[in-house]
Amino acid sequence: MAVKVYGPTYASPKRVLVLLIEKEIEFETVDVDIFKGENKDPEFLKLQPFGELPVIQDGDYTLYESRAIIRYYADKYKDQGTDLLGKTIEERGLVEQWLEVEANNFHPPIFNLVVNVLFAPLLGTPSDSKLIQESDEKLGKVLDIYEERLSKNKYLAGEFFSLADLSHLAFGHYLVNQTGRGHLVRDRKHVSAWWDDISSRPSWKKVLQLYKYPV
Ligand SMILES: N[C@@H](CCC(=O)N[C@@H](CS)C(=O)NCC(=O)O)C(=O)O
Repeated sequence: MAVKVYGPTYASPKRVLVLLIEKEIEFETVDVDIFKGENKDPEFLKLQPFGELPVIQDGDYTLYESRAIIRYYADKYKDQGTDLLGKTIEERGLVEQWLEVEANNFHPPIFNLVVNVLFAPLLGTPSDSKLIQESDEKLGKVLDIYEERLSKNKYLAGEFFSLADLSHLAFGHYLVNQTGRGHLVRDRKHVSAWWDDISSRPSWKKVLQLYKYPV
């Protein structure tokens, strides 16, 4: 039975879609329009009480939080499609470390930039210029650490493409292509080469082709 993925056009659901494609897992999508408030409908809140996307339904199993979902499927189908967890427990530890870095160091500043640079003008809400400046600075410092790491390893967890790299695609796309922040990547030689490598994977190209970002 195909996995049902709610909200395919937004960034966090795309984290799940690219994983499902890499793992060769069949899926179908259900549109949920945040701009119409469909994520706060009582029926949707029964699936995801915080009203956020994505949610997956796999038979009678329901799961939310995009990083929990990608870990679940990478483990469940370890031997199917691309192995994204490493071959040893030490490699797995590094995959987990860099997944945490993505969630706790990379994501917060890029999220603030997406909200304030991209969405605020579209929604007619005020944007916080102090937060924009702080987020640019934070992201620059985070990417300096990535540059150092990627000057010694092809990918974040080592010499293999992993869940940690994959987890950067959805918001990395906003960073490079839609918030005018491409220079933060392009000014760092190894980060730039890494971005070109991971964003040119057929799985990611397919996600972008099938499910356009709403903005
Ligand atoms: N930690 C959650 C965050 C999900 C999230 O923020 N989703 C956005 C779309 S990218 C959303 O549903 N926003 C609507 C809202 O928060 O009201 C995850 O990774 O699944």
